[in-house]
Amino acid sequence: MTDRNDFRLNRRQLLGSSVAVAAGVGAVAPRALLGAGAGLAAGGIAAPALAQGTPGNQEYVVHPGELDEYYVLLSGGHSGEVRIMGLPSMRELIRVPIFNRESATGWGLTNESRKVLTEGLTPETVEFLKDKGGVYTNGDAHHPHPSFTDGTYDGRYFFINDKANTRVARVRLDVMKCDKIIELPNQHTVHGLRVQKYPRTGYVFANGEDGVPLPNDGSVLDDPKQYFSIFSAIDGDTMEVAWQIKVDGNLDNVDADYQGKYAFATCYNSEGGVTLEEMMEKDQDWLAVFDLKAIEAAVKAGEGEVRNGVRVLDGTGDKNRLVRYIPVANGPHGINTAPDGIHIVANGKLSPTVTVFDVRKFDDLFADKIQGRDCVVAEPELGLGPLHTAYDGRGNAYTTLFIDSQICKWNIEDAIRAYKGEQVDPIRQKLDVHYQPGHNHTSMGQTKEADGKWLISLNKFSKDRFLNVGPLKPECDQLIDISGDEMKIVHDNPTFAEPHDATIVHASKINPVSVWDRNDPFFADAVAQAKADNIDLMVDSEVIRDGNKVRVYMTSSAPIFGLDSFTVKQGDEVTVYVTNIDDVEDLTHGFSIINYGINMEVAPQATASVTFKADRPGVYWYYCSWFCHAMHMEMKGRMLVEKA
Ligand code: RUQ
Ligand code: CUA
Repeated sequence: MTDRNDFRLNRRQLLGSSVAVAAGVGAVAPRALLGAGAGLAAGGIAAPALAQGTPGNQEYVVHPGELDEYYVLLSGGHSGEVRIMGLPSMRELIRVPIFNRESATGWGLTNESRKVLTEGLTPETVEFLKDKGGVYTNGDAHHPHPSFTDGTYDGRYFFINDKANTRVARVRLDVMKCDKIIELPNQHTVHGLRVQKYPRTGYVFANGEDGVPLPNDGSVLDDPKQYFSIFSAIDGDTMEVAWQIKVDGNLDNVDADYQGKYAFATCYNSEGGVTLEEMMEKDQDWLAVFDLKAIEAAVKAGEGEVRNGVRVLDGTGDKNRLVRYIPVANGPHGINTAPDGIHIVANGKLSPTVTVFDVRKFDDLFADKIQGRDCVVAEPELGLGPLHTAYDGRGNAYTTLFIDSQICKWNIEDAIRAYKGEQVDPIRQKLDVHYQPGHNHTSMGQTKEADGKWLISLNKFSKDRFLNVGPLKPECDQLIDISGDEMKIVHDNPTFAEPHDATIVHASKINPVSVWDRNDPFFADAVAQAKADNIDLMVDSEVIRDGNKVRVYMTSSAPIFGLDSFTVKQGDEVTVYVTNIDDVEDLTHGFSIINYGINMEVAPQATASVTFKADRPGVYWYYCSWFCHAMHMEMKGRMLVEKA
């Protein structure tokens, strides 16, 4: 019997009577699990009648003038951005544009942001985007995860994936700006993303979800047997792909241990199907476990092949030295490492169960001393549609139940005892949330410093929770007090497409600056160009002509630009460099040219630049777009474009 076939739980059990029992409901049709519409209809029934909307145990109102205790990094899903929120107030503090183009800051328009958006693309993508403005304008930002040192956040960066265009971005937490984006070669989408927790980040793990031919150049099309999914490890310091490894099945979510030895990913579609029916054929899928040291040794030994500059190893097949596949019920989704550093939980999605593994057993698994399922220490039935699990650091886990529209609180030790045959019920409480939760997160819960104070449930539907705004509704993030024995919802927060995932970071871990350092690498290209042009950006405002290229340098200081006009010729390629010489906290200027589609942010002590073709002759006023002074309206000037 092969390692991965030692699992016996048939679909009827999963979808049939045991489901109804587990969920504590009498009449959920098995169809409800699979039919989206039916799933919604079934949502929220049979919740134990527990207090909701009642005051929690902790103060959750942040009064005017007070600061929040936590930052929340919320991925904006298909909006392509990240929002930074305060918790417990749930106030949105700022938005960080990443994969999207953004009007206020000029992200995607300024030279500084375009460098970030383009320098990490593959040559094929650069070619593809040549006639399309040079940058992707969409992205699907799923999983924001801050860098770690020794099992907790170190305040340097967070990383996030773009499911839409197979990219990974890094955001600097000191200035809250994205400074690197890379496209992963050989890979088709990146879904799950998590980082190495120990000794530090280190690796950023990125799951390739869909299988495609390698190379994907049209020579192989409708032959799924030749499709591969890829797992990538990126060096978080250099933002280069360290290695890739081919795997069986579609990778969904990923996490890593607290020992720095293993990463593990949920895997669905072990069938290798390309239609829903084919993907659902078998009763089981896998948890894929990656042995990091063995992989590093294989890379060092030059195993596998180099494709598009990256070493690609083979992690397919049974008893692979680098990757082991542990059977779990069909279609697992989230994978979450507990703060105890021992337990990891794969969330069933199509099964009402979650599967708990003991990471200490993985050594024996790779040494072939035990079988994959021997690493499982519990498998409690929680309810319908378990997607993600969070932890409070007191031994409890909180699992979102998508179809039941609930959070299930359960105890890990009790689940282990029940798995051994003891008569204990690990479930502590089920709480209705509104509605259909995806991810959930506890304060510091993805670190060794989980503090068990707050839980947010990111719900995919809001339906009747807010004033009606038409057919497209906001989604709903709910704040839940978990400090006591009972979970209590204390706040509903509407969010626009979409609060996909989040990380709750104690405010003491992040220390952003208020004013840019003039030596910051973010605008180093502008500084270098100015130096070559003999310009002191902090002092000079001048126009330099260089053939049909024109470089316009100007300072900005409330309420004037260094130039009240400049003249160029129709057809010139114009670059405007604006330097904010105000050394004052919160004194941001903007630069917008009317009818030229130009706008950008210039924060205190920053230089921002934009390049465009002056192809419209005439008088074009430019103005400061960020309110900066009583005479902000007067902070303007004219660009005079001479007719060719
Ligand atoms: S996955 S709703 Cu893209 Cu984060 Cu689980
Ligand atoms: Cu400067 Cu408004």
